[in-house]
Order: sequence, then structure tokens, then C-alpha cells
Amino acid sequence: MTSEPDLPAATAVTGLTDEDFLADFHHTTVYGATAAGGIDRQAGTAEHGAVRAWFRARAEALGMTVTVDGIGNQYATYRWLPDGPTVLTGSHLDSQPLGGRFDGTYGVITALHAAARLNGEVRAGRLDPVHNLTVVDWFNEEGARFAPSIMGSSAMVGIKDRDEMLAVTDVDGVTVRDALESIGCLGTDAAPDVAAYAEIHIEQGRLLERNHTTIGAVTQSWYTQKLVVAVKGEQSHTGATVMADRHDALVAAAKIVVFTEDVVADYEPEKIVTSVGQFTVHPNSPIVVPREVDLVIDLRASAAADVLSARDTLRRKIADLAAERDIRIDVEDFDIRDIQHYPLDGVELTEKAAADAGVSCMRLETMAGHDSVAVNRIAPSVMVFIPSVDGVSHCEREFSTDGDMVAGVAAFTQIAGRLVTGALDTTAPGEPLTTGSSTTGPSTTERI
Ligand code: HGY
Ligand code: MN
Ligand code: MN
Repeated sequence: MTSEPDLPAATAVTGLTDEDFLADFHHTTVYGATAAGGIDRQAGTAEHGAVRAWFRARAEALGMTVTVDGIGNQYATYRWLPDGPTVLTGSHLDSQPLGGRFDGTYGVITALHAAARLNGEVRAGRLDPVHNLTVVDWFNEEGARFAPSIMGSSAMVGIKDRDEMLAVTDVDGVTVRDALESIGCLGTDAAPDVAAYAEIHIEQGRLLERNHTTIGAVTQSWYTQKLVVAVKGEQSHTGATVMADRHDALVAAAKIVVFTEDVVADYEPEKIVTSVGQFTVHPNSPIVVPREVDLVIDLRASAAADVLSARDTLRRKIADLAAERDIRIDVEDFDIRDIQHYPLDGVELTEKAAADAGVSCMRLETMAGHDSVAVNRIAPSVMVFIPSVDGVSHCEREFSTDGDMVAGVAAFTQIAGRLVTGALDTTAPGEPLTTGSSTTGPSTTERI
């Protein structure tokens, strides 16, 4: 193992200061800015294209080479060595509708500044890398406009089929391929060979805040899946059909929403979460009994068994409901993501880096999904958090302080510096990629 570099403060090296980082970060909020202080920068939109173009130009201005792969992931690389696998760092620039300014974007800008600081070290002869360093801006981590989420990284590591993902359409029938072409991000470059991956992100929960801690060293991700439900009743006149003759899809769908909330009451508090986030009524006319409601249930838990048993309970209750009300309800498993255990070496690396950066650190799990959940299957991945005020995310009032963000940049620079000198070169990836793994397993559509 090469000796661990004691990286001096960045200011001494590249002139890129904490103020420069904050200026870059806060500049990104102009792309898709909403009136209430959030951003709306859904994957493949003009706003998303604009921030990605700014990122490419900024990276090139910092001396990086930018490439784009066939599912729209952008890679900015310091090519210090002629070849060999690169250390990959980064996150995503797309957002949820009316989302927060920090989710994903913080990780991309932090990775960019950490890379620039380390480049200064290398050029000053104070860092001797055994790997190149790449900053990635993943395509469509959020899965809001195009489902599933974590799309670009999952296609890059081979969990999802790239051409299948390019054919996914949004509600208006626009394909991922069309959207990527419209923002000039349908690339042809090969994705990099990855030695190790690191991602820093806002916690989107309140554990760090509750524990007055600045850095989170993430040990595992939660087991997550979606249930895609189509409730199929019969359209009729709201004013002329007697109640006994109605096959009201909306009343049945509403009951499913309540089932979903009730089912988690059987489990340990804060160890399982669920909501229906998407709920579409057809034909959605004020004097028509709805014929169909399409809804998506998001189910997540620290233990896979809890998601699977909650899923079975829901399927049973939905089947009973369909029989009672003489309607059809299709239920499909979707976007299943196994738990990912991040390598312990990487967790300890984060703890060391936080100590060197002089900030507090604690271990925790991630309830939210991240691109690291995909990449950890092919390369040892390090997942790092900074605090979210009130634990709020996917919301315009999402917030992290400048102080915490800057502390995260310092710690992340330490982590990336150790990775480029081979700190995880003998560490295995998380859960190896196996064919038929649950994220690629068949989605079962049950007609009830
Ligand atoms: O799936 C997730 O948790 C992420 O926010 N896309
Ligand atoms: Mn995110
Ligand atoms: Mn998100």
C-alpha cells in the first residue's frame, strides 16, 4: 500500500478556495430555479442540458477532458497517467420536480473541486497517483421523468440494458434517446474502467443533525422496490349511475393508498418507509366515475425481509379489494434494489479523512438510493453524507449549510486523494454483479 498522502489545504495548491467552491455550487441553482428557492431540472430537459453544458465548460476550464457515453453519463477526467482504471467520483445534476438545490448537485460540484485541488497537488509533485481521476455527472439518477431511477449508472455497470433504457418514454411519449439528443448528451464514448468510486451527498434524513455530526460514513443502502398498480374499474356518469352499479377505480385506489400507510404500522418505527408518490386518474373529468387509476408505491426498509413481507401483505389486501369491488387490479414489482454493503475499508477511509479534516463522523445507512448503489457492484464504493437541515429533501426547502458543504469538500478531497494513490486497490466491490440479481430479475405482473 503506498504511503498515505497528508494532503495540505487546497488553497495552498490550486488557488481554488472554499469561496470558489461555494460560488460554483450556488451558481448551479440558476438552472431550473423555482420561485420558492428550489430547482426543477428533470432528466433530459433544457434546464438539465444547460447545467450539464456549464459543468462541461467548467471542467474543461480546469484542465479536464470530458467524454459522454451512450446513456448520457458525462465524465470529466484528469489524465495523469497514460492508461489504467480511473478513480470515479461524482453524483447527478438532474432533480425531482420542484426539488431541492443540493440533492446530487452538491456531490458533483464537490467532486469537481476535490479533483481540481488534487490536480494541483499532482502538478506540484506532492501527490503521486497510481490512477487517473474522473468526475462523473450521471444521467437520470432521479427517475422522475423517466423511470427507473439510478438509470445512467445502472446502464453503465450493466444492471440495466442500455438500449432498453434509451427506449423508455415520459408521459408525453418522448424517449430517453430523444431527450438526450435534444440536450446534446447522447454520446458515443466508452465508459471508464473503474478502480474505485466515491460519492458525497446530502443525507436527506436527520441522523447527522440529531447527532450534531458533520460527516456520515455510509455502511449500507436500504432494500427498496416499487409496486406499479393499475386499478381498472368502469367509467360511468357520476350523476346518473346508482351507487350499486359503479365500478369506481378511484375509491379502490384511495383504499390502496391507506393500506400502504397502514401496513408499516406492523414494523419497527423508522425501519421501514412507504408512500404512493405517483397517482394518475383517468379520464379525470368532474362528472365521470374514474375508469382507471395508475399509482406507484415506493417500499423501503433496512431489512429486505420487511419489504418482502409488507409487499405480500399489500398484494393480499389488494386482491381482496379487487374481489370485493368486482374490478381488476394489476400489480407489478418494479425497480427492485438489493441492499448494498459498502466495503468496510471505504467506511474507515471516510472516518480517517473526516478526522484529518478535523470534523466529526458517524456511521449510518442510506434510505435513499444513489448511483453508488449501482457502482458498488463493479467497484469498491465509498458513500459519504453531510447533514440536511430538518432532514428534508425532494422539496424546495431542502437545505445544507455552507459550513457543512465546505467541510464535506475538505473530507472528500482527502478521500479522493487516498483513492488515487490506491487505497482500495485490494478491496473487492460490494455485492458482485450476478445475472438474475433482483434488480434485473423478472417483474411479476399479477392480475388480480
Ligand atoms: O431512489 C432514490 O432514492 C433517489 O432519490 N433517486
Ligand atoms: Mn440524489
Ligand atoms: Mn433524489
